[in-house]
Amino acid sequence: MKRADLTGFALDLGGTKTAAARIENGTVIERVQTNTEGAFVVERHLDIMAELLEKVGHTKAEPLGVAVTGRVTQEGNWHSVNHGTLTQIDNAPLGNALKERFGSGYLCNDATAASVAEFHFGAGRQSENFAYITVSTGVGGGLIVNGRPIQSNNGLAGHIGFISTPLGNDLCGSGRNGTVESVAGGRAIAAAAAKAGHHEMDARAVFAVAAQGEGWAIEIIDRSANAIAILCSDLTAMLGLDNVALGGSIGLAAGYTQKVITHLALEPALFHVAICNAELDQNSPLIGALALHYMRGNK
Ligand code: ADP
Ligand code: BMX
Repeated sequence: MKRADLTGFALDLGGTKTAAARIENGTVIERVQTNTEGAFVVERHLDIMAELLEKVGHTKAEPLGVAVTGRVTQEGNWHSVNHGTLTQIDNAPLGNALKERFGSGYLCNDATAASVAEFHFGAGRQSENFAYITVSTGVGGGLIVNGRPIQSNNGLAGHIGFISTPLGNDLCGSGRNGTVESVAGGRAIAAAAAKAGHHEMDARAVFAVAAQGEGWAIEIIDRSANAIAILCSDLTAMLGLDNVALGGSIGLAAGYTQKVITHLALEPALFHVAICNAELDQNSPLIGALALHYMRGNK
């Protein structure tokens, strides 16, 4: 698949924001976004998707890739895994609804889509075994092994945010205790700030005060980066990774990747792996979803 062959539209519904893009020859030429409402039912999300697609000039049956937070089953049914992020999404028939409403639409997990884009056109280009990790509202992953994305019928494969971490103590919205996501993701960072007495701060605000030297905020971000470093070593032990790319607004925030690299250096050398930022920046899920639309024959 050549990047220059990608022309069409894409949606990226994350836990915090929903974006739509018009893509020409593999480049995002127009992009709009709005906040994601975590309590919306699937029909309301579809209305928002339709509004955004209209803004970027989509008309029915044009090529469309759709990346969403949550797991997508082989039948195209959508479920949240962290029920605190999307409270109403459980077995929602989004795959069929996309085809009815927009005339086409390949549906997949957001991090899976991003991993495909980075593997073919970005930070994973030179790799065989590659992981894309998004540190965003939650922590998501797309794993490529021997050049192929790992996917499963239940859509759970790659959900590395729900692996447990030695740094975790809190109950995660998935029902598991002490997950990576419950330590490192944006919702976890905001919850840790509230626990430290700093209410009503989102992760972006915690990063802003950390940059001004606030010790409590620096500590919370450091713990997040440490959990991601341990996760990278675990994944390297499991998959023999060539390299890892970090994405999401936290993964791409200034200084974050360097903190992960610093923590990783404390692991034994065998479990080290090269870590960098996603090269397609915030557009990896959009470009990857459209690429999958073409690669999987508009299923
Ligand atoms: P989504 O999860 O919808 O894909 P993002 O990748 O933007 O969206 O991740 C959202 C999380 O990133 C939120 O917790 C938000 O507070 C945090 N965030 C947004 N911008 C920044 C920033 N510049 N620095 C650090 N954190 C950020
Ligand atoms: C969560 C999970 C993943 C997703 C990841 C990143 C839900 C709703 N989402 O681990 O499916 O890939 O977050 O998503 O269970 P984001 O919303 O942080 O971009």
